[in-house]
Amino acid sequence: MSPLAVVEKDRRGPSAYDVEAVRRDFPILSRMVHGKPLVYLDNAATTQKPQCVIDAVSRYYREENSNIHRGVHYLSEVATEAYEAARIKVQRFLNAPLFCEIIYVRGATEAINLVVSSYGRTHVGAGDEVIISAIEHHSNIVPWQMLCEEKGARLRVIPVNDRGELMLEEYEKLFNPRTKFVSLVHVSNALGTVNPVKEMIDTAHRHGAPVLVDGAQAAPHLPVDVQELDCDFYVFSGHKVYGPTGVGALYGKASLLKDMPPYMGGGDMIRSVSFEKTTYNDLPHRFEAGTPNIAGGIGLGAAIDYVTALGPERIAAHEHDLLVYGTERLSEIPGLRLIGTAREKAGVLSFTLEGIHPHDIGTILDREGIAVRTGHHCAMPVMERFGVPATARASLGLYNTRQEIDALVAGLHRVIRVFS
Ligand code: C6P
Repeated sequence: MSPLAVVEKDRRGPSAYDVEAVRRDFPILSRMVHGKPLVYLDNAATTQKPQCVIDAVSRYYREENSNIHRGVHYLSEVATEAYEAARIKVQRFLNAPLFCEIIYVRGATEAINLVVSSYGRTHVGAGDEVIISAIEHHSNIVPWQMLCEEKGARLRVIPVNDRGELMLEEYEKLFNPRTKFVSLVHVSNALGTVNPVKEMIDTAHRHGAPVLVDGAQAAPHLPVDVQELDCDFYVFSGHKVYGPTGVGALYGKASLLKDMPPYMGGGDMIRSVSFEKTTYNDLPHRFEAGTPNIAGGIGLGAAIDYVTALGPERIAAHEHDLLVYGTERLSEIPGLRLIGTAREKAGVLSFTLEGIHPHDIGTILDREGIAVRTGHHCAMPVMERFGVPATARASLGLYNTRQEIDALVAGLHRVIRVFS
């Protein structure tokens, strides 16, 4: 299952990043859209899948399909083994100490809702406070807001400066004895800002507050080490790390998870059930009610193998080079305003063009075969902070090239011509 890119890497030496070989691992990248070669720059929404992931999912359905944790028959054992092996891959990917600290979920959204519903409901009460930041995705705002409404608690928000960096001196001031939890995005999907989460976690811990890190946009682009961060919870989505949709992971410290009540009730999460009393299963199964996305978990394992073989550091270096190049090239375009100019940034180029609605930018680029996202990116408070209703967003992945940035720039010149 060695990806072509890794074979190329071995031939060319450990430091070479052969993006053309990487691209050959992704069948969709060779297709045409509206008669033009696809230029896929919507990786923050979801990433494309390498052949090894497609093969892993299809092999499961072709050769191993069975329910897990239930059967004594051969297929059930094979499927259980593959699914649990993928959990260990997630554990290593995040450098989590224990496999039972990895809970399979549908994605980052479900992981955050699990923590809010289970940990939040039992630890946040009337008059307590939860800290989030001004640059969160809606999935790290709304669940906390719902909890605060239910409990009569208060949501505090770390402000952001004009570059899109969180104001750390203001963050420190938000803590008080009522602070019960901090929930922070690692990398902003709308701005690309990489938050100094390690430092921010240390601050929260000094004040006795546990921290959840939303790694939906970090796990695909940066090496993540939950032990080094010392975060209490870390969440990400499989479909943004080149894996299938409908699967993701929650990491939680066992010391916290073991005392948290179940999130959902049903099969697999119990030890015994009677009408008088139910006792619950051990971690991680206690949080995994019902038949899970088995093919998704196995596919996620294959995606992690792929990303690990390429090397998260090398992926980050490649994407950083593209980000620097893209920032320079976009800055040359008249009337273009980059939204999000943090000093620490991942591969997100969010922008507006003077006098042209972002939706029109996206529609014209699409006719050129270029896929970008336009809108509020599920981060409406970010749009409000920067005084725009929406942006166009080109977001980078491990297979993008400088030529694709050039295609984007040419496409934007075309957009300007159409509107001039
Ligand atoms: N952002 C984007 O286009 P789900 O939908 O559960 O896989 O991920 C939610 C999520 C949580 N946090 C961050 C920082 C995110 O960026 C996302 C998803 C996509 O930006 C879809 S809205």
